[in-house]
Amino acid sequence: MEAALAHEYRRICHDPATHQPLAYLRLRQAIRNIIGHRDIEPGQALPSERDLSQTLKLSRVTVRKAIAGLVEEGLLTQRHGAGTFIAERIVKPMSRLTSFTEDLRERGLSPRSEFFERGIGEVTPEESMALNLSPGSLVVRLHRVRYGQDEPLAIERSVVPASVLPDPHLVRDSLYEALEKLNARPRRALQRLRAVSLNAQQARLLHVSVGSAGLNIERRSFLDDGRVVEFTCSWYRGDIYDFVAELQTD
Ligand code: 16G
Repeated sequence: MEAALAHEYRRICHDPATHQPLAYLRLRQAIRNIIGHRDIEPGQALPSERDLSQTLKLSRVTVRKAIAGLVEEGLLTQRHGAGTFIAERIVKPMSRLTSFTEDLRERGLSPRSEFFERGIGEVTPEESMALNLSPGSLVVRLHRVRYGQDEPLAIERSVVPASVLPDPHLVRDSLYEALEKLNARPRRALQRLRAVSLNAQQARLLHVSVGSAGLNIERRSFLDDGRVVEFTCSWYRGDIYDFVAELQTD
């Protein structure tokens, strides 16, 4: 891996098309490329700062600067005392109607939520359209930051008819678990995905820099009888999540 990185770094230095005069930006690009070419796998450690500076004949300040930028972008993670690692991405299948809690547990990560809102109120015009509810109906609103192993991964705003979920405090860790207990777990959903740049508030909550890539996902879920059971708007971190779908010919 160290050899692949050294090779890529030298290639970039000698590539007239690169036009990059700054060594730390060349090194950053070289690390990005070897991650993209899978010369180094997610979870693997990057050689130490000292080893990199010796192999590449760069100052430690330059190496540190190159790494710091990639940590900020989320491509690398640093664990205190253990070193620098290639960040592991979370692969989320799009064809299964699962919950955040289930997705994380499946990967051996412990999910956690921080609630900003967990209340009940009268439906807004936009919510009434999304949930097929008449004006004046009551809805439960949840606004949460969702964590995996203490790292913020997504922000979610969910609205659920109070006729289905009468008390917002029935939701502890998982909305779907609460719905399951009420015999109202969604059976089908429609989802829309859009690429977005995270704004200042979202970036702060998700510990990324303003303008980082995010995925905005709207999900409307239905019960067997066709009633809409949730309208959730999520902002997932683009630097961590891969959404994959299996496609088949007719
Ligand atoms: C997922 C769903 C969201 C659902 C939540 C329930 C996507 C894009 N969104 O995040 O619609 O409300 O799971 O999770 O997958 P919970 O049961 O852990 O609260």
